[in-house]
Amino acid sequence: MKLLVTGGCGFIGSNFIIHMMESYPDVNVINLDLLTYAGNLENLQDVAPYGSRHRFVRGDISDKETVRCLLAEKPDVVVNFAAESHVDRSIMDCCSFIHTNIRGTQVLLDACREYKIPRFVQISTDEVYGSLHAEEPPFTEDNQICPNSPYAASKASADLLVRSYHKTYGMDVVITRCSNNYGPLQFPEKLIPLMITNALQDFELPVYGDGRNVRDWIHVRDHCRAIDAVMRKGRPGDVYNIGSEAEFHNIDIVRYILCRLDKPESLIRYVEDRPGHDRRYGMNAAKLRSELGWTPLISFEDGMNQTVSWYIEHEMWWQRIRTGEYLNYYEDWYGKSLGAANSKPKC
Ligand code: NAD
Ligand code: TDX
Repeated sequence: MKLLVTGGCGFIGSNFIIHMMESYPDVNVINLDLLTYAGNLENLQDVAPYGSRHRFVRGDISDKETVRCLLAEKPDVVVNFAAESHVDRSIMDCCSFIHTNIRGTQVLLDACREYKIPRFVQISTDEVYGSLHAEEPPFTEDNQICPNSPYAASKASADLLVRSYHKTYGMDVVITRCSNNYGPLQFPEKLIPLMITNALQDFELPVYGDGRNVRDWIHVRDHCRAIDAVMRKGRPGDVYNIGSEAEFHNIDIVRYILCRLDKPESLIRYVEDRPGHDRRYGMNAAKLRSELGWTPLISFEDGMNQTVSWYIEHEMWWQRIRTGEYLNYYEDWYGKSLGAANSKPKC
């Protein structure tokens, strides 16, 4: 099987590529990633032993020529992880969110249609559903889309485009909507890695509002196994929710991290709330469980313990992000260890 994975140098994309390499000897991956601030080639060091089964191409999913050139190689599936993914950044300026999350998805869809790619998998998010009240049941695939942040609106727009290409052109597409991920290789701007790395340095931990917003957490490797299942067995045109029923208040996550690191709660600093801050997300993944037989394997407690240990053991990884040194990795290694096979596509 040959996959085109976009955004494979980010948090979930890199975990997905590692999962695919470890799980299947016959899968080859072309990884198209622009290497924005969120893309880090160092995330793929564990893929090195798999040699040419993983090929990195630096490029923009909105760049038609690059995309067409790669699709001319006829991958069996395109899995689109590439996105601007941070809500706070979308509130500051959402131009790049429109460019990548909407325009980029459209360019990929058009090219998949032209090259008759057998399947397109869109990696979406629970945020497209909006916010739940405390007493409401978790989101099912039948909930109405009601995004509240510019990020969520851009992801919802992409979902609707993907759906429309199925309805209009009969393309084989599937959409996954997952809850909040945590685990190794997550960029330390997101809640869990930010709190772990700040606490390790005795910096303040900024908690938005009253800290009582609820997120539903899933370990990134359980998410990757779910994507794998949907990619192989999902019904064309369908949406699959992904989640592992682990809802927690933000403040409890922060306290858990402080306790695990033996740091004082005096590091907590309540700060101004995020504008339009969704109060609660909760996912019902019954369809994925019953139709595709997926079930999460990592409990929240085990996953968090492993994640905290990972950040303790990989201080160099996140310090290089904090100092910006990770941005030089591509220039330092391009043409050396990555080799000519990892250069821009030639067509
Ligand atoms: P991330 O920000 O860590 O990684 C995004 C990757 O996309 C980066 O490597 C970046 O360089 C790349 N990229 C950005 N713009 C690009 C472009 N124009 N062309 C090519 N590559 C580009 O994001 P993530 O947390 O790994 O999320 C991956 C996907 O999963 C996103 O689509 C996101 O919406 C979705 N998602 C994330 C979560 C979560 O909790 N992180 C939950 C549900 C869904
Ligand atoms: O410093 C912080 N303080 C804080 O209280 C940060 C960064 C976050 N928060 C709160 C805001 C949210 O309620 O923690 C919660 C989680 O925040 P993020 O890590 O920014 O994630 P969220 O906004 O929930 O979105 C995430 O889940 C869905 C991902 O970033 C998205 O890409 C994904 O689609």
